Amino acid sequence: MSLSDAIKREALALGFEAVGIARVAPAFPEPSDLPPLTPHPLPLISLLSERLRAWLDRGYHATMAWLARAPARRADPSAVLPGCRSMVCVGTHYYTGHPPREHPGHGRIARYAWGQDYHHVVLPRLERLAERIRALAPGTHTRCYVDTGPIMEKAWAQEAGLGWIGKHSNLVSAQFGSWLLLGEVLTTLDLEPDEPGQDLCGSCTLCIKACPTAAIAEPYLVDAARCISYLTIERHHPGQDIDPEFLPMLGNRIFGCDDCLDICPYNAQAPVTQEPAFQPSALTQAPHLETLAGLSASDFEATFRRSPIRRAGYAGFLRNVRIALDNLARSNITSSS
Ligand code: B12
Ligand code: SF4
Ligand code: SF4
Repeated sequence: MSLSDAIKREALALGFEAVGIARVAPAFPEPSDLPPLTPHPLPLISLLSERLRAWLDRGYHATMAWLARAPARRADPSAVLPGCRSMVCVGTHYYTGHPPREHPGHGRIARYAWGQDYHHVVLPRLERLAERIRALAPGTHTRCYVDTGPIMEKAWAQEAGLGWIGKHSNLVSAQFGSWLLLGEVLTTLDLEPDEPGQDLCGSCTLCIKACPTAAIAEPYLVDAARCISYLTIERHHPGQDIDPEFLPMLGNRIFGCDDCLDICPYNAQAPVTQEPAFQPSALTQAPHLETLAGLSASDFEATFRRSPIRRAGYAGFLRNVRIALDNLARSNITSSS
């Protein structure tokens, strides 16, 4: 068995549902290389660097200033792990099969936040994988990330063959739909790369049409400033109000948004995960708005201690709940008049 196959077997044995390997080639050929005679597709790192710069230039990162910090480093894994030659990309499936229970008076929380914080589930698993890689190939250097570092995870996952970047800009897997959380082990090993995933979106535009705020500015490009996920999760610092234009569009969404994912035909056959950490509680599957509006800061901390919802902060989350209650009141007035 090749080293690459042995590493993939370890990843599956650790509980990752999807695994593939991407080669991390330098953005520019070594100075000693002859320049190519004919135009050729840009190496992935250069492509990512250009797309990231264009995205930032348009201001699509909104107030997420950390995305604009050192963009060249974000596009180039060897700036993060010197000598990085390969990336072992993994996917963790989180679709539980439960429908959201949207009774009147209840809010909606994005599926990835129904259970425990996935960082706590995936990162220890990734660290075990890195240990096993180092045991299989002593002297190798590794570095692990799951949404925790300057890596453009979706593009590398596509490069490693886990799926393709859909028009909503998330990675879609023909097997698991959009419900894969991504992580990776960077390594100095030269591993056998997998074939990159092929784009299977075709002429479909369902996700673009489903977006309540027209945040998918063009296929494969999301303007975070308009995305409900950004508005309800990231925009929570003092003085960061939500523009009134968006308030009615938020509807009952109080943390994140799945509309562009839910509509994707590749999710119709998505298998169901049994991972206990991702199963919903009554509170996350059918969050009662009035109950949430009455939470004190310490109730919030205790309730969401191990949940991704903590990221919105008490003030941000309560603001979202109040917007949903206002939207509910407005819709009650409209339906009774
Ligand atoms: C910042 C961020 C956000 C921001 C911005 C979203 C965005 N689209 O960039 C906000 C807060 C809005 C957000 C929302 C969500 N996020 Co988020 N987010 C990230 C984060 C931290 C960085 C993404 C990034 O670099 N954006 C910058 C832009 C430039 O990059 P980009 O979207 O990747 O787009 C570029 C590529 O798609 C590329 N591209 C397009 N086509 C092609 C084709 C090829 C061949 C190549 C090479 C490149 C390429 O060009 C685009 C720019 O022009 C990643 C984790 C990570 N480190 O990667 C998680 C991550 C993308 N998020 C994730 C999730 C789950 C979500 C939500 C679904 C959560 C929710 N339910 O509310 C939503 C989905 C919204 C959406 N439609 O994108 C997952 C996605 C998993 C997956 N299967 O793809 C990630 C990977 C976290 C993780 N480790 O699992 N997120
Ligand atoms: S997460 Fe919601 S708001 Fe953001 S792009 Fe998708 S559908 Fe639009
Ligand atoms: S909804 Fe259609 S366009 Fe969007 S990601 Fe899925 S297949 Fe692609």
